[in-house]
Amino acid sequence: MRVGWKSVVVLSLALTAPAAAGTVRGRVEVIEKGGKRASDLADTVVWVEGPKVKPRPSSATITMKGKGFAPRVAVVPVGGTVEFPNQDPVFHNVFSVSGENRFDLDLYKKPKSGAWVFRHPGLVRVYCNIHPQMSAYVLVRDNPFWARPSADGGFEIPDVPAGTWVVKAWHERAGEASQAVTVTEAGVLDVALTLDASKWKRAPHKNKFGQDYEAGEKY
Ligand SMILES: [Cu+2]
Repeated sequence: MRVGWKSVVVLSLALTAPAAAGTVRGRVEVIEKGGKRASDLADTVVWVEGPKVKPRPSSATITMKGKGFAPRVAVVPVGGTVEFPNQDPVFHNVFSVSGENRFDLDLYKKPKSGAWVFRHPGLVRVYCNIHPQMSAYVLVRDNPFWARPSADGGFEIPDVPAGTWVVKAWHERAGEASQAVTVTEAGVLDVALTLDASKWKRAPHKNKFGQDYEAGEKY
C-alpha cells in the first residue's frame, strides 16, 4: 500500500509530540547555627539540572540602595539581562569575577544605570568595588525549571520532562544540596533537601583587581 503524504505528516507529528512530563515538588530546609531551622527561606533557590529545554526569556532588576543590593538573589535564564540601577547619591561599581560571567559596569550614579547580559549558566557573585559590604548573587539557568521556595520551604516545579535529573537547592550561607530524581508523569512529590548554614563564616572577598579593599570600609 502506498503511504500518502497525510500519513507521513501524522506519523511525524506523533514522533515529535511533547514527551511525558511531571511535577517536582518538595521541601527545603536551611539549618542555622545551633541546629535551628531558618525561618526565612526567601533567598533560597531550587532548580532541576539536566533537562535540555530552552528557558523563556526574562530579566531582573537588582537595585543599589543604602549601600546594599536589593534583592540580594536573582535568577535569570541564559541570555537574561539584570539591570542594576543606583538609587544612592554616591557612586557604586558593580562587578563580578565569576568565571565566564565576569563583568565590570564601572562607576555610576543616578541618572545613569547599568545592566549586564548573562550568557553562561552558573552562580555569579556580584560585588561593588567601592563598598565591600555590598554583595548579591545572580543564578543563571539553562532551562526553565527553577523555583523560589515559600516561607516554609515548600516548592513546586511543574512540567519537568520525564527522565533522571538532579534537583539542586542553594543558599548563600550553605552552598548547594542535591538529590537525584526520576521524573515520570506521576511526578516526584517528596524531594527533601537540607542546606547546612551552621558552619558559615563571613569571609572577606577581593576587589575587582584581586586586591584587598582599603582599610576603613566595613564588611
Ligand atoms: Cu558601592
